[in-house]
Amino acid sequence: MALLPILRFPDPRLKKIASPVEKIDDGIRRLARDMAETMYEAPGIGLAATQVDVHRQVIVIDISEARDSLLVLVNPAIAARDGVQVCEEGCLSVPGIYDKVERAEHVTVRYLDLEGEMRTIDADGLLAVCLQHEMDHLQGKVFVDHLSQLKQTRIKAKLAKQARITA
Ligand code: K1U
Ligand code: ZN
Repeated sequence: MALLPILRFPDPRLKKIASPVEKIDDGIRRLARDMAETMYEAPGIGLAATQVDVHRQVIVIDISEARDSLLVLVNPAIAARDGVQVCEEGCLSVPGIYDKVERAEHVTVRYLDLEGEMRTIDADGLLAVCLQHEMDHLQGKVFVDHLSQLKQTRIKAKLAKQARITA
């Protein structure tokens, strides 16, 4: 297993659109294992392959308190959505920044598991938010893209200052 470096916003590689996985092989299974290890170590409740500079449609999620309920979703697609919720979000690629984002309250997501079986998950609350946040990453979108231009400018300035301090 390996810990993978996480890209930091506004790295342009976070804007890349991930390609669908055509064959679930040992390389994809290793990627999912390494992403899970990276997410648990961060710590985070989700991670998209885009964030570790791999532009394939793979996400990992674990919103459980015990950290024992790993979900690996390959080629996830939203089949249905309804309602609206506003939730405070963070992102491992945008450290130290949290803000409210409007998302669907309920989503139905179809995906492949690591055995290549088609599965469906019905989610609401934090799981629905996390699924939408990670699926946005696969489309090259970071949660700050949902915020106003003014907030985005302030966030970029804050992160640039943090980077100068830690350099
Ligand atoms: O995509 C990511 O960078 C992961 C991100 C997922 C997420 C958080 C909040 C709302 C939507 C999506 C994170 O995990 S940020 C860290 C975090 O929220 C957290 C970390 C440890 C324990 C509990 C939460
Ligand atoms: Zn994120």
